[in-house]
Amino acid sequence: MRDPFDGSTPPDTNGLRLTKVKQTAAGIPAAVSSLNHGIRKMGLTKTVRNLLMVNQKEGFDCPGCAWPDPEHRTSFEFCENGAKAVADEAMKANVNERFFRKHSIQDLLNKSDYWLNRQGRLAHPMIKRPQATHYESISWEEALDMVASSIKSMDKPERGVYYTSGRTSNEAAFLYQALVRALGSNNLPDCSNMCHESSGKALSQTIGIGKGTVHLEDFEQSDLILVVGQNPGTNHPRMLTALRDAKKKGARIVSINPLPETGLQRFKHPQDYMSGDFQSTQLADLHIPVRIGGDAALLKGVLKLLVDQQSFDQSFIEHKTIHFEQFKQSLDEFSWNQIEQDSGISREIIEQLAQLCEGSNATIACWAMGLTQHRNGVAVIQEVVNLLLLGGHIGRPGAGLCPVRGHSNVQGDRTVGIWEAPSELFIEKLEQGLNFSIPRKHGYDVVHAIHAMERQDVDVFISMGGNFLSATPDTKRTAKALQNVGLTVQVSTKLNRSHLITGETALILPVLGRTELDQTSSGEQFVTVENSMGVVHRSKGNMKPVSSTLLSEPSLIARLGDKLCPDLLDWVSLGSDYDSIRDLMANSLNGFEDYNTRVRETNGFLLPNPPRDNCEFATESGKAVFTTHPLPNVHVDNDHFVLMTIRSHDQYNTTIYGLHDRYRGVHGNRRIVFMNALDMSERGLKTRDVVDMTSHFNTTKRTSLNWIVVPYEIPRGNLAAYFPEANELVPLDSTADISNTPTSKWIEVSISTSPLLIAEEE
Ligand SMILES: Nc1nc2c(c(=O)[nH]1)N[C@H]1C(S)=C(S)[C@@H](COP(=O)(O)OP(=O)(O)OC[C@H]3O[C@@H](n4cnc5c(=O)[nH]c(N)nc54)[C@H](O)[C@@H]3O)O[C@H]1N2
Ligand SMILES: Nc1nc2c(c(=O)[nH]1)N[C@H]1C(S)=C(S)[C@@H](COP(=O)(O)OP(=O)(O)OC[C@H]3O[C@@H](n4cnc5c(=O)[nH]c(N)nc54)[C@H](O)[C@@H]3O)O[C@H]1N2
Ligand SMILES: [Mo]
Repeated sequence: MRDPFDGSTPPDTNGLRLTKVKQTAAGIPAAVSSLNHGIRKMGLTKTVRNLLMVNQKEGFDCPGCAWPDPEHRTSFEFCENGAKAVADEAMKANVNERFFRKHSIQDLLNKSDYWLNRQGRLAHPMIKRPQATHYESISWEEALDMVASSIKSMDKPERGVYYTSGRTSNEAAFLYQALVRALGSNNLPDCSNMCHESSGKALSQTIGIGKGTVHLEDFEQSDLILVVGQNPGTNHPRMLTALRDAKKKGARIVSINPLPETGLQRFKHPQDYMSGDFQSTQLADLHIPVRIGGDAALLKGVLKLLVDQQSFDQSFIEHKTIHFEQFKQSLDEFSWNQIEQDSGISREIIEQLAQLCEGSNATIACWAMGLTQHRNGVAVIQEVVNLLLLGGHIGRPGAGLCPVRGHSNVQGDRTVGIWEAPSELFIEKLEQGLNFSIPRKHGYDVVHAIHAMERQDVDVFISMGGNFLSATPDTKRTAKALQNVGLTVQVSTKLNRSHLITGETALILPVLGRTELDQTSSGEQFVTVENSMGVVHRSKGNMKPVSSTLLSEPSLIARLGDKLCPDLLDWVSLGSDYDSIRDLMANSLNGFEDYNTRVRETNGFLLPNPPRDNCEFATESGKAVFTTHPLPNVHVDNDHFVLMTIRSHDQYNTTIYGLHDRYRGVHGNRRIVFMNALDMSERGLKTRDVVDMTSHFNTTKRTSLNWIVVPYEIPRGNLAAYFPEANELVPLDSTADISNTPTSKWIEVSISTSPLLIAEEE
């Protein structure tokens, strides 16, 4: 029997419907799907009004993803999943006092994530007192007093942990990190730790900045675009428009992915129908179905070929890079046998890829979680860097590195200080602006925060957005850890499992979302965000807040600051007039001079990016660095599989919008595991058989029950299942070297036929 307090999603194997895998992304079905989501969740008028405001210059930044907006947009750039994110936020505030009286916590734990999200927006601050079975309502004043007094009574500042998810605006994030640092710690774990941390680390070490080096405009000037370990059709739909336009201008596109993701095959822009254009565009010229974790081997193969053929930019290498000779020599260590075996890709195909690279004067490499969430996440991204350095593809129009960020402001949050390991340079500037001293000792990242909770070293945990329990690995272990905390505080918009598995006392503090009007005593406020390509711009909600009780994130933090350290900053002004937060940011952050003026420019402004702007590298040597890495060990026990955890088309991280993974043809159930048909027949498994999965890490095992097998075009020996349901299989200590990111795309598992099924058959 499942213990609901273990945090896992209740397994349910009903309702699965399978349809054909889609060959074309977007098109009319995408338009219909988003209108359906919109109208069902917010009604027709609100749908039209809201969708017209997404990513407009005077509107709000789409809460969907961090892909930038084109400068010359039509009425609105249509995005199915952006529309879903907006509709989801615009739901009625039905999760109110009455809702919590009706539903005990135990009752809610037995519901699915889909059900929890469908109940609507959070309406009122709520408290779960020690041993209580239900949440009850509490006033803002009392709730914030409770948070302040719990923080004040901690023995040491390290006993407080302050998480951030990536929707938080620059203003809220800046104020939040200032408060946490004023309290004396750098305990600022964030969703980045589980996301692009590997990219940040890999890029800082090699090109001197932890960000990408391309503009949106570069896509149209590119000869070759590599899309590695990323599913843009679902997760960055607006990127498909950029790919289509690049394609029309002659770019070649290569997709490197264990799955033939629909968006990378054919794309039909829904807006084109309006102009009578019914043709879809084939995007990828070459799809390389690499085995999970096989990218490093594949890239070594390409690098070897390019170096052997002397196909590199000698002048760039000489003037702009170091360590080329070591790098070149190291390539001899890798045999073609190993490269082909580990990548699962034949030499012929690798040669095709090398040829495309050779023929390109401007190459862009895009990647996302398929590279970052691996043990060798940092190293494999550095192989991508090697590839671009070899051809001199940095600081040149149409070329560059493009880690495609996830959450809409995750990059901005890091820029303004949400970081457990700030650099000395950053701290010095921050001290100048804030005028108080900042602790130097690095704080906890996500995994270390869970360890600290396990050791009972955490008294207060605050979560600025997000769903810590479900987003982090090892759900059962994390659930236990969270239950060791004295007070857990969730600053949220929607109900999720982190409201149900909590510390001894728990608070839910409901806030305004991106789409809503933020009116303070100083008038209507706007906030700012930074997209995936370093453009900082305004975002202003226009919808009436769904409940009059909600606070904005900046004003909530300011009220807390005023209770905790009233003398350090003028919290009252900061909380009501965001221009004063931006003035403080201008004095405290490099590159933010004149912030209030510059963000008021129509398209915002670009943060400095030395590699892109001037081909300059702020590394120790002042040059970009070639790196050499061994290949990762990709062997697993004979009867074991490698499992990756991925997103469906109808979810936003842990928020489940619906039960359709339309492109992959899976409907009505999320508890499925994709498997190669040959692997299935070898094990005597049929479509819809139910299996249990056990993950193996060092000497530990974790089992997750009742997964429905679905045959799919996936390399042999590989499996895929949806996150967050599969998180209970991800071992907490299985993390990437250097970045400490959980290896959510590399989980060694065995499968066994579910006892349930056997019982049914008997
Ligand atoms: N609609 C929607 N949009 C989102 C999100 C969402 O949940 N829903 N989440 C947002 C966030 S926070 C993020 S970080 C991004 C995530 O965006 P993605 O990184 O695209 O998301 P994942 O579903 O994790 O997909 C990873 C892709 O990597 C592939 N992959 C897995 N392992 C490997 C490997 O070893 N090698 C290679 N080459 N490929 C591999 C998978 O097949 C899959 O296509 O999307 C953002 N946008
Ligand atoms: N196994 C596995 N695990 C993963 C991943 C994976 O691919 N596989 N991906 C990882 C990645 S890339 C990421 S980024 C993390 C995501 O981790 P998180 O960012 O922690 O999770 P989300 O699901 O995005 O958070 C959703 C919650 O945020 C709240 N929310 C939404 N909008 C707002 C807002 O405007 N303000 C506030 N205060 N709250 C808001 C809502 O209450 C909602 O329930 O998960 C990681 N976990
Ligand atoms: Mo992410």
